Amino acid sequence: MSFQPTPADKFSFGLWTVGWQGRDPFGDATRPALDPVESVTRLAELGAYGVTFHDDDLIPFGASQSEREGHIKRFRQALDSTGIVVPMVTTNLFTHPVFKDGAFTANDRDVRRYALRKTMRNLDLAAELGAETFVAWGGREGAESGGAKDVRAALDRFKEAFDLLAEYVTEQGYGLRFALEPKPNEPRGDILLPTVGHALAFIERLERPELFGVNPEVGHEQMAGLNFPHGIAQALWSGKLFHIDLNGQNGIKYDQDLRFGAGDLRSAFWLVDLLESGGYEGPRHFDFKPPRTEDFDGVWASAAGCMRNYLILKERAAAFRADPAVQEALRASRLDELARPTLEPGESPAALLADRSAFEEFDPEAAGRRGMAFEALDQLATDHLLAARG
Ligand code: XLS
Ligand code: MN
Ligand code: MN
Repeated sequence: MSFQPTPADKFSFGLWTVGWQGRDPFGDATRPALDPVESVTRLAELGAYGVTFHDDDLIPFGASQSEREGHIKRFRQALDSTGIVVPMVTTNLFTHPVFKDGAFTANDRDVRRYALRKTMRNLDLAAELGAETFVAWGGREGAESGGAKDVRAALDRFKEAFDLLAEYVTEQGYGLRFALEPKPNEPRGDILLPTVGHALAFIERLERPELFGVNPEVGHEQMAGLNFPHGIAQALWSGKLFHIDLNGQNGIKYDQDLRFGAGDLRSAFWLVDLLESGGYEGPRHFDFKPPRTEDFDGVWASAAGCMRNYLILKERAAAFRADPAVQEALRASRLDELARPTLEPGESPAALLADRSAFEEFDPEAAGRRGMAFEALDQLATDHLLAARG
């Protein structure tokens, strides 16, 4: 196995990932700025198929119209010469001080109107570049103190913003869908729509829910102590996994954005197993930060590692599923029974009440003594993950 990525693997990277200069709350940049054209070229050489960006990653905030056009033109030329596509675009609504109290849910109405205009301009660019997904991460939509934000009013404003943006893309005939990206905290003390579950519930309150899905990020759910593959499974089950941010995280702490496969490797194994079998056909998008200890050789090694780890896990998950011992262990754990509806077709409450075997004759003591055989199954997964088998 070479684990050499090709465009068919649909690996994509944000310009802000390999381009991260290593600035953190305690330290200055450790790397110079990276030209987006260089990023596109290097990512293509490594085997990626797509790049994504925030408006300000490509066009510095405050650039004039002619400067803006120049940046877009150079970028387009790099796309054309490498064959790299832009599957997703997103808006920076968090870096400039104007967004310190949020964008779509800022207390200041003029800031909210400005945020909408910045986003609409970026929707035009996303459509122009052929993107299909528009990510919305509300990093500054939140608060540090209870009285500072009326959360119900803020959710009204959030809904108002997304309804307006959905109306705009519909009117313009853009083939774009929105993917909301949850995160529990950082940079705000607490962020609105903190988890996949919160976002899924919010989407159902919007005027055009069919245009909205989620863009869950591995580390963000793990920062909240949640099981990432479970959240992804629910998003898939809801038909809402529009995009995904793959990276690594070590438990409940600051957003580490490690390369994919670092952090919780066991969770990454189950995630790849699920993505490869669960009908997800979108980009495998890496939102990671090469640690600030690295020079550019380390940056590209880190990017290559994200893709290599995905392909290794894909191969390991396939070996796990193909192993007859695993199939037998899955039957012993009664996964086939879970897949079977609890009721007979058309069975009514009265029919269930009339079924004596379901209650009167059922022996809960005997059922309580049955083992589930999950440990043997999980050890087989460990064996496959560690390549100790097959
Ligand atoms: C930050 C987010 C951000 C989004 C896009 O934590 O992950 O990078 O993915 O704005
Ligand atoms: Mn992150
Ligand atoms: Mn992200």
